[in-house]
Amino acid sequence: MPLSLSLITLCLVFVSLLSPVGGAVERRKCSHPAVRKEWRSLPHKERADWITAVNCLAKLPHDRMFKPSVNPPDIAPYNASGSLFDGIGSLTQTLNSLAKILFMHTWIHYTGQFLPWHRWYINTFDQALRSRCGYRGSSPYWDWTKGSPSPSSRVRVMQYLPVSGLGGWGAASTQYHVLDGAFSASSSFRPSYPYPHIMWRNYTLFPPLDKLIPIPGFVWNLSMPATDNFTRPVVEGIINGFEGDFRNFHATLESGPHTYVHLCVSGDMAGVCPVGAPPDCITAPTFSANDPLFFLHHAMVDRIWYKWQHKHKSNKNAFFGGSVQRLENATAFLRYQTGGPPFLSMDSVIPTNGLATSPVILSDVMSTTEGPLCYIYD
Ligand SMILES: [Cu+2]
Repeated sequence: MPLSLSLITLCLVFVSLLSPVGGAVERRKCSHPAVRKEWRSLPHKERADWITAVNCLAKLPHDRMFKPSVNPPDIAPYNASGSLFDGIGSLTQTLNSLAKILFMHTWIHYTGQFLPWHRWYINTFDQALRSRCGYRGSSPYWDWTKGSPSPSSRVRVMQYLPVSGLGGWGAASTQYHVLDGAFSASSSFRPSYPYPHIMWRNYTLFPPLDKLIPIPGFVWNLSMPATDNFTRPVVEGIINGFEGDFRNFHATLESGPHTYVHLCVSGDMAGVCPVGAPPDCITAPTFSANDPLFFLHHAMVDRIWYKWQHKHKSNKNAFFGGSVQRLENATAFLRYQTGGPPFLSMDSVIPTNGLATSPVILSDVMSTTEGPLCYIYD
């Protein structure tokens, strides 16, 4: 094959691999949606296959389509020598950073982009595992409400098996490095943001929310165990409540279970700088996708939205959110928990930083079966 032709072919393949969600398209209903399943319900072989595919992505070179839209001063510079996994992870990093440097811009946390963007993002990651690394199994989610009533073991979705386990908690004596499971210190898995390091997790029952998400004047409840925020009654209350009220549904889900799971797992999942990090490392949720658990966690967040959308007719297409993060003080935060004006519409573009070949708009991801997406949850 001539070089130019093979390059074009490669480009087309690449484009199709990383653009599972295209621009505005006809809202056709997909006939054979994939079924996403809880991690622990997958056979060990399927778990091992998923982990193998993640490790495969971690070894592939950076996606050359990936173009950070900013080079913010508060995060590690874009590292083009990182892996494809890092490239997808750093998309979160880049977009999060917008919150700090470009006040009037599109952000993905505490704005209306939160649920739609993460739905697109998880699907993009899932499609990359399949197209680039041959994964054929079910896409997993992590049901935080499942399992032992003991807080530390309830969070412990991560079995310790070296091939099919996601690994457990780190310990203070070993800098909280994950020492078991498939992404442990003894594996070759090394996230490259904010600098190459061993993945770490630090089980934290009382996260310092006031320091991790500082909002002047806003009083966090620091005495409530993090795990109390993602129990079954809490999650069922969110799914069954807020009829037709997307704003309060989103605000409760994002600030509640979503945030507390990140901070309870801590370490990479919370974007906390590792022990021994260079002094220029700044703790922020800019590299939380380093931990593969992130994708199971956000699939669960997406599942809660999916279940809520199917609970009442008035929930299905409900949406309300702004494009500007408002964390400058408690008054602004409480008024605009899902983003301040300008408000988003179904035609608003989801920022993809080059990982989609055509613009993705909010209406593309409002349904997981009508439009470009094609999956359901069990
Ligand atoms: Cu998150």
